[in-house]
Amino acid sequence: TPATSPGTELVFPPGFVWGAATAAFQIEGAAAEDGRVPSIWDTFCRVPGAVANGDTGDVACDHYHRWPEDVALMADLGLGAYRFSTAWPRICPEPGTVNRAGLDFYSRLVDGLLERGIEPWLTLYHWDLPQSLEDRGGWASRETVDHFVEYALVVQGALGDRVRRWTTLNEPWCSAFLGYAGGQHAPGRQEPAAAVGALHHLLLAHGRAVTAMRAVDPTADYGITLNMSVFDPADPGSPADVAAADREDALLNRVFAEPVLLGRYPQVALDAYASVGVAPPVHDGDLAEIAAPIDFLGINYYNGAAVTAQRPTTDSAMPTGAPVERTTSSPSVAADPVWSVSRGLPRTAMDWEVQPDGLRRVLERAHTDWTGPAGIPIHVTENGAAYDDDVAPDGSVPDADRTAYILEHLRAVHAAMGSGADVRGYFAWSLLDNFEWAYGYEKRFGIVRVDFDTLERTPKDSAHAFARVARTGRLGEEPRGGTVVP
Ligand code: PNW
Repeated sequence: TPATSPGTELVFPPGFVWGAATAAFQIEGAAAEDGRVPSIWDTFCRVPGAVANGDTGDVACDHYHRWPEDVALMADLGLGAYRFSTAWPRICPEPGTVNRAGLDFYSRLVDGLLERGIEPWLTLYHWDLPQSLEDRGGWASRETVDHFVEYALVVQGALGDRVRRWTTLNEPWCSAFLGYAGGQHAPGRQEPAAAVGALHHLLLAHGRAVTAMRAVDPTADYGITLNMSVFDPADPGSPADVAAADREDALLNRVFAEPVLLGRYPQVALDAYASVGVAPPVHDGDLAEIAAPIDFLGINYYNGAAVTAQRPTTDSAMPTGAPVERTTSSPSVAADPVWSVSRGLPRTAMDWEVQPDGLRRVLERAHTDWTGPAGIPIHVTENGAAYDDDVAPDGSVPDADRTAYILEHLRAVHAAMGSGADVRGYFAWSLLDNFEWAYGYEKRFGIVRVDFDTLERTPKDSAHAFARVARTGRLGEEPRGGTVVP
């Protein structure tokens, strides 16, 4: 249980993991180097109109070449952990093949981190499926499950002597539903049946990979990262709104957490899928495989939303975590639409509501409903915000909004821990401004600014504020606006 010292200073327990996160496709660049083959995102970036400004991952932050500088930056900030992902298309260009040069890159990176005392937290899949596997059906195909397990074992074989923290998948909701139903993400398909197939195959790939890797090394930690959100009924007195909020919760949170931690799909989600004539392609024994024991649950949290079953009269802002019906024309994986309504909360440049208390609720709920009973700790594997940053004449980046966002969410983490949630770490998203998927380089989530002309890195004020908390484990009373009292 975290301590609260006199005054309002919050104290995090010793050993709390402080880190920053990135993902391969968003930062590496070097898209055609050392034997890397195209991923679904390389293809998607070339679809006219798919990505803002026609941006691609060809260069990104050029982390593939500049990683020593990035590791040094993290060391300067005093971060204890770095969450990154390995690029499947660098490592297994084709099923059954291994690209040594691709593995060597991550081996150098891991060594560089360990030399600086930074613990590597490796995610195996952060959305960059090799295009050749998409051509065979992608995540909608059950074959992809075996290919993923094979890839996971290759990475473990090369790095398992040094990497102790393994995450199978990042946000499988995004992979399945943005990729195969909404089409906002690669591979840009709009097929509800494929999306629900992808959901199931991603979960099965997770469970099988955990079991296979644990058989090789029972001493390492294995987990999965899920994006979670809180949905409130716009009108708590309306049974239709209450049902809409419950459906959203089932379709974003429970449909991933329950199979992984409880070994079953939630009926509300299955009913929603059935309403459009689709169902997860479950074979006998799949749910037991999906529910393979894990050592930690990673939770990514950005925002909450108020939802309604009534179509709003005015065009409200885009639903944020809303996985199903959007106010846009994306196809649905449920017959009953759910709309999000504005509560007048402040918003980030993504138009996402800032709702720190939602993080407290997500963590407490995950602990109570899923991880606590099994004694599984939670890590906040992503939290952060996009804002349009200004660069001051002296070159500094006074990102008061992002600073406040991060510190307020750290308070929420601390509050959840105070109520008993077993949270062991927090990773800021993101270390660097980077390729923000369909938004290209327009949206900046970094605590470190990247000038995309020169590729120069500059820690923003938020990096300094976060570093201070990470170094001391203490969070003082900061007025909103982000001035940190040392
Ligand atoms: C996450 N939504 O993506 C990812 O893990 C990161 O790679 C990404 O950069 C970060 O959050 C910021 O977006 C999401 O539409 C993308 O609800 C979209 C959604 C949620 C998370």
